[in-house]
Amino acid sequence: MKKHQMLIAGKWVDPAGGEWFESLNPFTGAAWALVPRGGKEDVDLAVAAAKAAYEGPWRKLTASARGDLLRKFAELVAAEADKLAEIETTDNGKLIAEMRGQLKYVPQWFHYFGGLADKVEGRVIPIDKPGVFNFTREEPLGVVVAITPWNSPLLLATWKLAPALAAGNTVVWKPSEFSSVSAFAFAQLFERAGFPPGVVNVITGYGNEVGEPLITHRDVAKVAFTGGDRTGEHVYQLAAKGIKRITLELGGKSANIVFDDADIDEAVKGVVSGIFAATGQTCIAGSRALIHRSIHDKFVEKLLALAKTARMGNPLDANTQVGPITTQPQYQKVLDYIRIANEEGAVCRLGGGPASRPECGSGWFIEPTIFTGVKPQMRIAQEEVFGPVLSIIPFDDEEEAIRVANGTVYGLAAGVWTTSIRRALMMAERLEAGTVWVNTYRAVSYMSPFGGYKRSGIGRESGIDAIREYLQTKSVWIDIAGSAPNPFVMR
Ligand code: TXE
Repeated sequence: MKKHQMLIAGKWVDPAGGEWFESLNPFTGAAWALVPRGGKEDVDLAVAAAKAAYEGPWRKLTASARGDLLRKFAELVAAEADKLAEIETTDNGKLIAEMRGQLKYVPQWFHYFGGLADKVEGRVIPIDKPGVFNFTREEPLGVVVAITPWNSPLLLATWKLAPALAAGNTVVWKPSEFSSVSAFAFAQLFERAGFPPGVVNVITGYGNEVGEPLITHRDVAKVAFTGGDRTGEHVYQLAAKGIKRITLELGGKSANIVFDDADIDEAVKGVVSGIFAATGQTCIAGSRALIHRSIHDKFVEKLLALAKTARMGNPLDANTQVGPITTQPQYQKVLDYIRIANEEGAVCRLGGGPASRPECGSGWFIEPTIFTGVKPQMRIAQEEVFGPVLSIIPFDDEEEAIRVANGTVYGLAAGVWTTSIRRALMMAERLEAGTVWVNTYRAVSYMSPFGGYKRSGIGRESGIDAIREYLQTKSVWIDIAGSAPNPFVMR
């Protein structure tokens, strides 16, 4: 079993406390790597390294040179994509087909933000006062902390690292304790691309032991976090104490809304892809299907027929369609929600428990599960399960669909299935969600802003909006009149 090290100031180092923990393969349940258990001492070293790099070599590079490095990095990732995908699948159990797809996308973000690095411009403000010249500079923040989850480890880290580095910040990255191994291989590529030491540091460990001292460290300017909303709330509170800037991406309870004028077969595929494609372990899971009552029964029959065909098994097999749950606590959480849904009176139409198929080995598998008869206020319709569990809620008209779709504390995404342009545009306007897909689902791009309304988060990742999350504006005033104004009066 490989004993990994952390990257601090360009050196691969053991944790100060001299402890490691096991990373488990969710398909076999067996330990396959040893991950350093970082602590406060490592945090102090990593932040000091990031600060020194920010004030030293990184700041001295031109924006174009930063962009070149990001693009070089993109090429190295592209060359290593299959290897990185295999590490991710072994560590977090997500399908190899999905992880290969994600790793093919990752370079796009580094190319895009590499291209954006030298297009960050200030403005000249035509100030309405005589004798002054005013302009703005867009400046980096300093040391950025990236805290990432286990479901899409490298893609979600990329969404933070690419814009943060393009804007001229340095980074300390803490991956999830459940899926740290790909971070080590990824970080080596920053070295190979020629990033100065300390620009990207990786320290691993638990949220309370590494995450908290990172967030509260006085030399950290910003925290970029993806994870659960309860943890996100805590992270927000800690960051608030130091008046740190923050972006939070906190998951959701997204509605996939199917109207009676939709292409039903396409909508069935869309609902399946929304909830079962990533074993439901995605922030944008379409975990509530809102189905127009007139097509409800027909839709459910077709949905059950398609969901039943899902091939479960080894996530490293390219033909597998539903893999294991990534972590044992998450496995337990999903089973708890299935029990809660049954107790609440929802009707289980498919699955409803652990999968004991031979192809599932000893992994943490749960059968694709579908509940009908779900009422909007049930916990199964309000709370994020983060597993292959779909709640189906019937509706009678547009107003009811909007009310139910918007009737949770979350607002990350929504899907609308309709052939009416009027309905599509009206729904896009009235849904309280950071992303609305019409007649498609689970599409993302480096070009398009992504983030949550309401409790799903703060700030945007991807697209031009994302780089602004890592910049601050300075206003510069220059006297061009040459005569001192009255010092006792505000100019
Ligand atoms: O996430 P956590 P968990 C949701 C999903 C899931 C639930 C719990 O519903 O069931 O969250 O998953 C770090 N200070 N999502 O427990 O705790 C932690 O080490 C600083 C949705 O795995 O949010 C990891 O690096 N950091 C989500 C990261 O936070 C702390 C994706 C995420 O872990 C910390 C994952 C602390 N006190 C889960 N405690 C999405 N938005 O897609 C933990 N961390």
